[in-house]
This record gives sequence, structure tokens and C-alpha cells, in this order.
Amino acid sequence: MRTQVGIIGAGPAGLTLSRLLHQNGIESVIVENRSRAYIEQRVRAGVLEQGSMDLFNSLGIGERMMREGMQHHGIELRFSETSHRIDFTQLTGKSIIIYGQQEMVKDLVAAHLQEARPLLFEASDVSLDRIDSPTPVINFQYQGQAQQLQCDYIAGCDGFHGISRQLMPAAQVYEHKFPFGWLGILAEVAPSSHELIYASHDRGFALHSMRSPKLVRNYLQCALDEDINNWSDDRIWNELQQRMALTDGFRLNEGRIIEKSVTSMRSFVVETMQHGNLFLAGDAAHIVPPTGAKGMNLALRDVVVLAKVLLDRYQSNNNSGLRQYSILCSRHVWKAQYFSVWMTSLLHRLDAQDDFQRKLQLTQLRAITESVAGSTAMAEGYVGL
Ligand code: RFL
Ligand code: PHB
Repeated sequence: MRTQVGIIGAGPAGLTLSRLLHQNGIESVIVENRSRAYIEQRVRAGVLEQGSMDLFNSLGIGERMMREGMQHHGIELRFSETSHRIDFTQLTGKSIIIYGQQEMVKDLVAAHLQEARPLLFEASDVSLDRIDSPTPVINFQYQGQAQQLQCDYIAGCDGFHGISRQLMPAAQVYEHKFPFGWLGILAEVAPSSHELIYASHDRGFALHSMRSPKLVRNYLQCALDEDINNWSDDRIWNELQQRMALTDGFRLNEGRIIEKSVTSMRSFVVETMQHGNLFLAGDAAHIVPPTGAKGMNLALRDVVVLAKVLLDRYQSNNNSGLRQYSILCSRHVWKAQYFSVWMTSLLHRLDAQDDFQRKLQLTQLRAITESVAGSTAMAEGYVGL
């Protein structure tokens, strides 16, 4: 098999890159090691920046997103049992849209297969070879047979646990692990608010998000090594109610919990994002803590840059963009990293014993919500300006 761009991974980065390339007449093949059902059901991101929404619309796959997605014009910050709204549209002219990552993945896969473009699910033993040469290859097993895919370029879009990043010989890694995790639930109940609620409480952070008018996604800051078996449904709702409490007696709507999981929180950046003819994009190259809702949006920014530099190469035989790819991404990568770490440090209980730090955190939250300049800085970061 031969193609122009071999793509490893059918997550948001790989699928979107393939579509961007296709729109510009560049061929690609996606090699994914999981099944279609698995990637379409994995519950992950929920918030798309307006720029990501515009991208999907421009790629002709935004129809269901515009119909079923929920456009939000701000978020609510909660602390000291009071509520404060950050109005994105008023402060920045932008909004966000709530649309599950797996729904976006379903739309991308459906469009891809409808156009009969190659997307190989359940490929095993995926490995890369000759990435330093003009003819890099992807080796894998597919439907019981050994396959070799020859490419001009390879895009490593295989997420944080993929294989591509291991092939960066001179990679410098920047990493920070947070000493807590997130316990996330999906529950069958109507949202309790029109917008997301980010709560900073003495007991820890909590987030109220949603997926549809009948499905909510809530998160609780928890211990890093939290055992999910210690969290009965009652305990989860009780903890959420305490962290979300307002002086007016606000109660979150409770419902049947259909999914529970614990996620660790980390920041990770690899530089450079390229070696030879291998280019990393998305979570394969960087992870941000989820508090700023940036990970998938950031993955999309990478592939927009990658598609552009590949287009320059194929249309004008201009290699300079390809050589600069990692540098071109560095600015948006660190900006998203900075915002995500800032939101995380602002809203989480960093040390349950440290009341001095907590007082400073609450003072910063007041400074942000009581000042137009402070609220604008948060709004600009959140909408991705
Ligand atoms: P993905 O989605 O991990 O996709 C990588 C794909 O590569 C496949 N793969 C392989 N294929 C072939 N061979 C191999 N050896 C392979 N190894 C792996 C995998 O099966 C998979 O299909 O990476 P991508 O495309 O870079 O996308 C990144 C996003 O998934 C991620 O950044 C977001 O989910 C992060 N995130 C959020 N991002 C947002 O923009 N907004 C949010 O609201 C948001 N909320 C979140 C989040 C992530 C969370 N978790 C679970 C970490 C909330 C949470 C809780
Ligand atoms: C989500 O809906 O899953 C979500 C929303 C906002 C975040 C992280 C996750 O910051």
C-alpha cells in the first residue's frame, strides 16, 4: 500500500487532519488500533471553542453539531456559596459549543467512510520504520495479514499512550503532575443550569457540565489514587451538592449514574514535535489538565497547521513550513498549557491543610470576578483567543 500521508490514530486529530488534507486533494490512510465502536463510545471532551466549531462547519461536517450542540455564551464561577457569571460574548464577542467528542468522532468517521476513504480499524502491532528517509513506512497487522504502508509523511495522531512519540530521539519533555485527579460521572438527568458551573470549594473543585437536555457530565476533584469503588452514587451526589451549594439553597438535579471514571491530571509537552518525516499532533505531543477544556481544541490547532504546511509542500513544493512545524505550534501549545494550568491552580484545593493559600485563591477569584479586566482575561483564554 502507498499513500501521501499515513496517519496513526482515528481520534479528533487524525480524523480532522485526514479531512483537511482530502479537501485539498492530498491522499491519506488512517491506521487505528481500536474498533470503530470503541472510539465512537469513549466519553471525553465536551467543550468546543468557536474556532473549532467554525472548523467543523468549514469541513462540511457540522450539521448535527449545529442541531444538537448547545451554544453557551459564558460560564458560571462559584465560590464562597456565591455565583459569578463570566459573559464570554459580552467580553470577547465569542461563544463555545457543548458537543461530545465522541459525537464529533462519529460525524468524522461517517463522512470519511461515506467517501470510501481508507480508515483501517483494529490494526495491531503498529510500528514505524525509516522515518528519517524519504520513504517512511507504517507496518501493522490487518485482518490477519502483515501490511506495509509506504508514505511520504507520517502524522503521529495516536494520543498520549501511542507509539509515535517514542520515536523522537532528541525529544525534550516538559512535565508536571498534579497531586489530585478528577472523578467524572455521566448521569441521566436534566442539567441544573444553562451553562457550565466551575466551583471552587474548601472541600475541593467540582464541575457541572452536560451533554444534552437529558444527560449531565459532572466532575469532582478527588485523590490521585482514588478507588472508584469507594464512591457510591449517594456519596457522589452528596459531595457534588456540598461543593455546588449556594446561600439560596440551590440543589443539583440528581439522576441515574451511567458511567463513572477517575482521570489523572497532568501537563506534558514534548519538543520538538517532528523528526525526519514524522510529525506529532494532538495528545501524542501534549497533554493539558482538563480544567480549561482545551485538549481537543489544541489538537485541532495542531492539525490545521500540519495540513497547511503539507499543502505548501505539495502545492508549491515549499518545504520551509514543514521544517518549522514544531516552532509554528509551540506558541499555541504553551498558551493552552498556561491557561489550563492557571485555571487548575485557581479552582482546585491544592493543599487541604494550607489555609493561607486558600485565602489567596479566594482573593484572586474575587479580583477576577469583580473586575472587567480580570473577567476578560479569563474569557479570552477560555474561548481560545
Ligand atoms: P486521542 O483522542 O487520544 O486519539 C488517539 C487515537 O489513536 C489511537 N491509537 C493508536 N492507533 C494505532 N496504533 C497505535 N499504536 C495507537 N495508539 C493509540 C487511539 O485508539 C485513539 O483512537 O487523541 P487526539 O486525537 O490527539 O485528541 C485529543 C483529545 O482526545 C483530548 O485532548 C481531549 O479529550 C481532552 N479533553 C478535553 N478537550 C477539550 O478540548 N475540551 C474538553 O472539554 C475536554 N474535556 C478532555 C476532557 C479529556 C478528558 N480525559 C478523559 C483525559 C475531559 C476529560 C475527563
Ligand atoms: C466536559 O463536559 O466533559 C468538560 C467540560 C469542561 C471542562 C472539562 C470537561 O473543563
